[in-house]
Amino acid sequence: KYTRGHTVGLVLAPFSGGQPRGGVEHGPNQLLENGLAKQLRALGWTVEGDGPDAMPDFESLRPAKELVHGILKNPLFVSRVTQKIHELVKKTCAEGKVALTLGGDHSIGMGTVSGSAAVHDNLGVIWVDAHADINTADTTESGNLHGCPMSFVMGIGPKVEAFSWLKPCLRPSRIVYIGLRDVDQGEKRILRENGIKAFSMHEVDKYGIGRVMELAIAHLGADCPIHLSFDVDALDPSVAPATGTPVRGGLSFREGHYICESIFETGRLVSMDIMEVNPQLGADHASLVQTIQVGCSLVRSALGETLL
Ligand code: B3U
Ligand code: MN
Ligand code: MN
Repeated sequence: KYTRGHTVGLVLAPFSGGQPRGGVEHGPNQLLENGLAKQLRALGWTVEGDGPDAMPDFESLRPAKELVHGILKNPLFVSRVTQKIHELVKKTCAEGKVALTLGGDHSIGMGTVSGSAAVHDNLGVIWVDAHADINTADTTESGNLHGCPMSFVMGIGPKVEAFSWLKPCLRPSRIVYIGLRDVDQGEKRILRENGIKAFSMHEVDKYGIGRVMELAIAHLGADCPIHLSFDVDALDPSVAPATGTPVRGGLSFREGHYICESIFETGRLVSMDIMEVNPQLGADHASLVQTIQVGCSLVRSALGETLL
């Protein structure tokens, strides 16, 4: 069912409220303008959700008055948008389609992971990122909710009233990280205390990406559905410069694509995010085009583009 010849349901998430930099809300539009839907059709997929009026306007969900919870920024706005994304991903998955969400900042992961997990029992999540995005309302130093989606879907940390719709839906054993290299102290403690599997750049260097993917997929188990959440800042800034929080020493172009190809090979990719493409960042037009093209090619690799 999750192979070429079937259907990809696009979920467009032009949202930047989970972090302070504008521009990331143009990610979905730029990926589509670069021909992503057409490219996936060329691979044999039916693609839905890229029609002329498909781009949602999340501004209408911005609350007149924000809730206050410590230093969290825009909790009610992020909650409303991610709840909407949750419903869209859930519906797409329930129809047996691969839900492909184009971000937007990574707070959207609250909606995509929970939406997919609502349909797919025993979902395994592969989170490819320079950051662990597992801060809680207590541990976050920035207050940016794109640094928090994992703790929110796991249901750890203090309850945040704005997110009462979001029920714990992901156990620590169902998570694998790849590409980490900028993890806060509080996050390290959470990873350790919950025994979460993480292949930081150190492990990528040590074992090579081939072995890392074998171990990652083995950790999740041989027959579970897989959600891939790909933050383009997992890639080295020389590969994907147009993103909000670049961190040097990241995945190479091939390592990033190898991750996607290996997941496609399992035949169990049920949902995917491509996040944090910010067309307004990066030094020049060339770095913007480069980042968007890399975003598109990662998705193609996850959906079956191979050399042979
Ligand atoms: N861990 C930091 C930094 C960060 C997380 N995600 C991104 N940056 N992109 C935080 O703000 O929580
Ligand atoms: Mn992220
Ligand atoms: Mn990141």
